[in-house]
Amino acid sequence: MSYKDLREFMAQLEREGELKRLAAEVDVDLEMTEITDRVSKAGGPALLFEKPRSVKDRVAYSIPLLINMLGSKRRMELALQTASLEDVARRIDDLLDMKPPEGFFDKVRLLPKLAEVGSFFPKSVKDGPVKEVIERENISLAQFPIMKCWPQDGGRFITFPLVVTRSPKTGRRNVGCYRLQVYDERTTGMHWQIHKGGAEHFRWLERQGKGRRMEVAVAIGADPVTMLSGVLPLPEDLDEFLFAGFLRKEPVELVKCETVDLEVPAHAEIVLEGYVDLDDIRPEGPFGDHTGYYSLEDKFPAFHITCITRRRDPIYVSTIVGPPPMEDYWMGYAVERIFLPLLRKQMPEVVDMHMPAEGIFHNLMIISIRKSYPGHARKVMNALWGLPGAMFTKCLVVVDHDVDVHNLREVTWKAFNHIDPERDIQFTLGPVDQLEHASRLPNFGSKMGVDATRKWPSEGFTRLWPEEIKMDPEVKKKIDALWESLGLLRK
Ligand SMILES: Cc1cc2nc3c(=O)[nH]c(=O)nc-3n(C[C@H](O)[C@H](O)[C@H](O)COP(=O)(O)O)c2cc1C
Ligand SMILES: [Mn+2]
Repeated sequence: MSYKDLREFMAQLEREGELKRLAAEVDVDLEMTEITDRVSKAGGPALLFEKPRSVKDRVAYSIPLLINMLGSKRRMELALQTASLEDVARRIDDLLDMKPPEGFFDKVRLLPKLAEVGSFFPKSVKDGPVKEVIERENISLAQFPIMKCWPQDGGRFITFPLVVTRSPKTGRRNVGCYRLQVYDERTTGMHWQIHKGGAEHFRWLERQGKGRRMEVAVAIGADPVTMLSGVLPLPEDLDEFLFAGFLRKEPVELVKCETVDLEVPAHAEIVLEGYVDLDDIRPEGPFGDHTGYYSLEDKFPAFHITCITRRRDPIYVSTIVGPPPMEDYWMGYAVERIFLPLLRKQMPEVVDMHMPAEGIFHNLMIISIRKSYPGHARKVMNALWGLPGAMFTKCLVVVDHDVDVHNLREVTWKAFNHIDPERDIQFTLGPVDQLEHASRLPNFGSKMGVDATRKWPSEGFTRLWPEEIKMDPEVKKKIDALWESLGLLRK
């Protein structure tokens, strides 16, 4: 069974010793970050701050704050209910490998699989725990322990929301995790970067000229897979809740909102309903971001809250980003593993990929390929620069199939041995991550691909390529047999 909601997941984390409760009073301003950062860097557990408070506002919150819930490989595996993320990748592979049935028996064999696919679609339900309390009057965000994460942040930020919008063009839903800066008790920023689904919907509102407002719903706290779905770089118009249903092997249950024509997870902890307005664009930021630097103040739409629905005793979920590694590294890692089979469908030559934590996802990707023709590494670079998510990759290092991309020592050793920089580095121009701070212009800059594969005569390399040094296997075997008796390297 998949987790119905956040609480079921928390109970599982607790059984596994992966969740620690803090009874001490901790300030939402900076103190929670300092504690979580230390725990995060040490590979520690998820944290439930039971007594958040604000000295500045003289508030003791009655709502607890959960953080770092996906901040380790183990917790990510628990979230996806798998012994290994490779199993999730295999399930996706199987789904993509479904061949059209040839005969009667093939058809019968396929039926359960097709039924399974059909069962992933989100399910509309009449009611859910997120409707236990409905607040239309006296709406206030001040009840929630919303953190100010870093000293120079422009304010407090909701950092782990699921922002639901509907495309004015296609009517399709999008769900994205975009931070919300608290402006006042019922207004926040809406930090959807220009390449993201929500921003595209907002642009269509303007293009169509049929109104100035677009409805938005924000869910905070849900089952872990639904929460993860907000950060997945899915192709435009592929519903994140459908994908979450596939990953959790059970549909996401949705309820209608009270004041907007949108649906939200019925088992969410908190939902904010409201709208963004083409005529209300405000400064947002600065914010201590996942690059490890502050992202500068910029202009984003304001989100006006028209209704809050929640559980009677909601749990507020947060995350912090900052100098790596942090919780978001593990989210990125899950994305990397889950998407590898999809990538391989389009590019079967891809063997493996890795984005080291310090490369902040978009700064460095290492990818191994089975090279089949001259210029193959450059083909892979160009293809990656055209994909959602991977399009932002600033430095792409392509290595041969026999290099272990997860072993940075091996990558460094082989990649730098194999390049003649002037020949093997490819520069190009294109869109860059909105958080990129070194590019010549915001959102537009250069990218670098490094062809670190062995060079072939058909690529103009006419010198001899040397062989990698390896010991004779017979000798290895002989020394293996002797090894213990030599008494070397004993501890
Ligand atoms: C913790 C965390 C916070 C994020 N905050 C933002 C944000 O404020 N704005 C943004 O555009 N993307 C943010 N992202 C990245 C998006 O969630 C991600 O690009 C996602 O794929 C967007 O979904 P979409 O393609 O449906 O727009 C964040 C990711 C994580 C893991
Ligand atoms: Mn999307």
